Amino acid sequence: VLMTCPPPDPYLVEQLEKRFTLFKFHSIPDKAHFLNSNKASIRAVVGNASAGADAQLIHQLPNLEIVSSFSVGLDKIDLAKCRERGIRVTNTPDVLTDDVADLAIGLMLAVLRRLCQSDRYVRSGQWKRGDFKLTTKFTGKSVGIIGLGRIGLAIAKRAEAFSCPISYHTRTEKSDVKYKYYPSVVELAANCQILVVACALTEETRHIINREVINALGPKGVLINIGRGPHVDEPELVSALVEGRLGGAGLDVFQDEPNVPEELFGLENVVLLPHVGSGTMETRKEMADLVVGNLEAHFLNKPLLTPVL
Ligand code: 8YV
Repeated sequence: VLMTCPPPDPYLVEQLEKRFTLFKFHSIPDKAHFLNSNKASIRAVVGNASAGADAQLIHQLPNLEIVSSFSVGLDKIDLAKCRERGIRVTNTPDVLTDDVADLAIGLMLAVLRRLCQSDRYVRSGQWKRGDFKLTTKFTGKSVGIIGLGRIGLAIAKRAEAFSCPISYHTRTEKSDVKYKYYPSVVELAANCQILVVACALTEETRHIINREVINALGPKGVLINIGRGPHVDEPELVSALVEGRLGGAGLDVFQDEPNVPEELFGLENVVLLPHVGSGTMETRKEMADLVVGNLEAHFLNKPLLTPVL
């Protein structure tokens, strides 16, 4: 098994090492030499949101049978190549939905109620010296969601409990939901106060948040991104926040993680998190069990637990 990402979780590594010969690609200095000597023996790849299996790697692994991703997102896997070669692909859906949706609501509250700023205010001793400025109410704000899959729906359900009117954008309207549908992202942004990115990253959704969408959301609007960094045209987002054309942002993901635009560091209307949507002990264990369970099922010729391909 070749792990292409930096080891994301000690439990996952331990479980893989119990069952397989695990190569940690990230810490191998001469990757080309390693691949030359070991390519024939590698039958599985384990990746995550930071590294998966791209066309070049797949091409170099003639006996690759399965890619088991420690993520629900599949954007780091060349699915077309896998399909072409008959390589199986699995991910970790469902088990992380609650955590990611919880975090989206947390970001909304953190940005509107200035939770992080307030914490800094107390810790720095400023409370003793002056007044804290009033913040913005969250209950009842209109929430627009891009992508109404498992995570989008879980966010909608939570936001409903805060009396937020919900609207959404997806490629095609859903017949089984009561939320208002907008066929255009710009229209959705113009008609909500908090816009959440909760769709998969594909060629179609790359930069779905562009200058026009940001301007439509406007100086009172808040952007929440728990999807992927490249969903957003990041330089456009940074300039809108710096110029006050956008009200605020809660971001768990960035274009070039772990690099975050430093222009954002001084802004109090922005909350920045290090891609921790699924980062609870409970969920990461369930994700690891799925990664390992899928590999075991594959090598025992049993049905995969969470197949994508
Ligand atoms: C993780 C994620 O950050 O599931 C996804 O798509 O982005 C995350 O759950 C990551 O893959 C864990 O290492």
